[in-house]
Amino acid sequence: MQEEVVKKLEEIQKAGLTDLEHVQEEQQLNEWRTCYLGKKSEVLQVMKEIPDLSVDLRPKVGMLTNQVKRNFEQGYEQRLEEIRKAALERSLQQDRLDVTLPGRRPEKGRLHPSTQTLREIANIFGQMGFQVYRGTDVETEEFNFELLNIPKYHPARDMWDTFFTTTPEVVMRTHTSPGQIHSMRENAPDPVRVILPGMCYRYEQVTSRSEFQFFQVELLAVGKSIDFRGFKGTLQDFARRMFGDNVRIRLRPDYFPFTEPSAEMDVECFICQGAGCPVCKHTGWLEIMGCGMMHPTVLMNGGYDPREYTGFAAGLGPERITMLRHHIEDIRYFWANDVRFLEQF
Ligand code: FA5
Repeated sequence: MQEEVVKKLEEIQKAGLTDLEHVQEEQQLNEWRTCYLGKKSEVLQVMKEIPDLSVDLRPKVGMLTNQVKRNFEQGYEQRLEEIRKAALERSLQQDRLDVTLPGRRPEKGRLHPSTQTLREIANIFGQMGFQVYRGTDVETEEFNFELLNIPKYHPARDMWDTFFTTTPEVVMRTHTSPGQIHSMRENAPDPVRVILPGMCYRYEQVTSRSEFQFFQVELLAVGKSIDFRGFKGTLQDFARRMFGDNVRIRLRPDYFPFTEPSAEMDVECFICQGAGCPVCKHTGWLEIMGCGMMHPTVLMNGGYDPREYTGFAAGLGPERITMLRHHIEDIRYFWANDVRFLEQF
């Protein structure tokens, strides 16, 4: 009887340890443990049968069974350690660090080209004593048009193709000029000298020069001694600081309902110095803003008496200026979010 049990236990041990040698992964090892040490394992089966054995056999078989169980437990621990060590070595091998390699440059974020130009414009006018005033992206029709001397149904509204919102009378601002009225009303009757940067929206055909959303910077000065000479001098000074000391400007007559007289300002082409090139379409001049002396009606709508006060205003397009400075041939690059374009600035 004793021999039989001993033989059975030896066979169990031999089978278990041989199987263990073939185990390669942790999951396999767990299965092995369930098989050889679990509730239904043969060792436990033998243990359960011990009480049925004769009294003198019980301690010997008990000792032997415990020995097999301990060997299995030790074998399990040892194999587990080996498997984990091998896995670690494999992963170290794969992720091996070559300390002699040159470091990788961290990716740096940068400012959008329009933001860079906006900041430059703000800096230049800031140095001249202009403050930055912020408006909102939506405006009422009254502020976007009527108070700027563009009555309802007036043909001049065709100059600004408008996005209307679902709220009656509320539009996406088509230009930053409504900010003229807001800032005048906040300051009247004190003098005003502000710039108003902001995003504008127009229901326009998108082309290489026109987007349906773009930045503008409004320039506004109101006071008692503002005249055309000072206005032209301010623009000339801005152009010098922005494009270089020798740049020349010219004002061409134009029409805006909120300024009288109105003009388009051109700068001498800084690429060909006026000689003519593809960027300036061989004219020698680049158009950069609309401007003019403030219309008396607009001054009045802002809370100033036009018999006492005068003012000038202008609207610049930072994208167009950026395009000219960097020879960018298509405005659609600005909002296409292509990092290959953006990381050049
Ligand atoms: C205006 O919007 C006037 N409010 C400007 C103004 C202000 C005149 C104060 C007089 C006094 P205009 O539509 O020309 O004008 O736009 C001004 C500038 O915005 C243009 O010179 C151009 O640089 C830019 N701009 C206009 N439309 C677009 C567009 N679709 N895409 C990109 N830039 C544009």
